[in-house]
Amino acid sequence: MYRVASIGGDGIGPEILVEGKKVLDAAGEKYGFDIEWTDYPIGADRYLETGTLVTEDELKELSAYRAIYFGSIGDDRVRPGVLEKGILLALRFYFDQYVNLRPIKLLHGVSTPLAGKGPEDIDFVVVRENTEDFYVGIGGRFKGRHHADLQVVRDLYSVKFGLDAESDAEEIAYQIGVLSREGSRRVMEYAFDLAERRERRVTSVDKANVLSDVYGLWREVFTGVAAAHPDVSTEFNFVDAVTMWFVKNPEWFDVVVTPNMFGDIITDLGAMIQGGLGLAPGGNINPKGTSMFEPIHGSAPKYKGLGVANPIATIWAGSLLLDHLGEHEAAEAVVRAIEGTIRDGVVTKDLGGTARTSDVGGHVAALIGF
Ligand code: NAD
Ligand code: IPM
Ligand code: K
Ligand code: MN
Repeated sequence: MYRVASIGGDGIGPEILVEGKKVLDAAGEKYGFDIEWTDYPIGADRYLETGTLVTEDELKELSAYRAIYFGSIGDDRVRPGVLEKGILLALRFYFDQYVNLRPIKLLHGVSTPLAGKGPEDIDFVVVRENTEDFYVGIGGRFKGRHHADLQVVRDLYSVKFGLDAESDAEEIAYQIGVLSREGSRRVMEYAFDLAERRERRVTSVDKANVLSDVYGLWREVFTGVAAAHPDVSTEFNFVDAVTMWFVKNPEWFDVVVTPNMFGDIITDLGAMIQGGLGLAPGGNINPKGTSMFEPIHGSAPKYKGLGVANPIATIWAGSLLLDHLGEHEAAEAVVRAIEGTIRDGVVTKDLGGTARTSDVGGHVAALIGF
């Protein structure tokens, strides 16, 4: 028996998570395990009612789980950033889920916008660092340069606009990206271990030509980790160029490892080449702690409650969850059942079909193990 925590969250989150749980329960029935779900009412509704994001008690309780199944967070009634930082990033950081695993794989039967490319061309994994970079939350907004709490920022701007530094008309903001040797090393080790079980190629994506302090450190660490894995071939790509290569030559990639913010951006592009955000799963992994599995898309508020959202990304994230728990056969069966469902044409509007969210979940569940 596995105990798994579930957090539906906002927008389409709860609807798609129901389908994911349906499929994982079906997989358990077929492959001989039970999942005991405990749902946590974390999200915009509770925040608007009570002002609570995540409590200390909840964090402690959630630490007892190896896996959390997560929908999505984000709501138009709340100022952008409050829920995203106060819930989603709070969980990723609290549990030190330093690996954000995002497979980019074109399933059979799905069409990609990339002309001439098929499932054999689009099959790689982005390993996104998940706890550092511009996500560390250090920054500030200041009216009147002299109020800025960082001397270098004051110096930089003291001549730039020739305004009175005390004037409230002068307003600046900054946000700091922080990388550490250990934070970079551990996620790269994960990427190389993964590559050793795949095609033994790792691409580092950064912007060391400009942001040479942070990403210079990143490159130096990468070179060291690469030297310890001589059986894996490596390459550096700049992030701007990699967006072109993802589109032009996706078959080049096997494992891509990248700092947090670039990882966020290039995985939405990755999602699109694998057929859309409705198909892209992710895992926030701490190999020794509490991990969390979710679709990489957000709460798509315009679809909330309409029963039209595609649950496949979430169901596939459930497959990553099963894999994480060691249920490899069941995990593979879930992906096969997703492919079967697509083959049967039981797909939502984003994939050109007319099926409803629950039809898709039900169909995948029924196909498990066949
Ligand atoms: P989004 O991913 O929610 O949606 C972008 C668009 O993609 C949607 O409008 C829709 O057309 C499509 N889409 C996404 N998921 C889909 C699905 N399952 N089925 C069909 N179509 C789907 O991104 P956004 O609109 O930029 O953000 C909405 C909210 O979600 C914001 O509050 C944002 O902060 C939040 N967000 C949360 C997460 C997360 O929980 N991990 C991720 C990204 C964005
Ligand atoms: C994602 C999202 C999040 C991120 C936001 C909502 C904090 O875009 O999961 O990709 O930037 O990581
Ligand atoms: K999500
Ligand atoms: Mn994102």
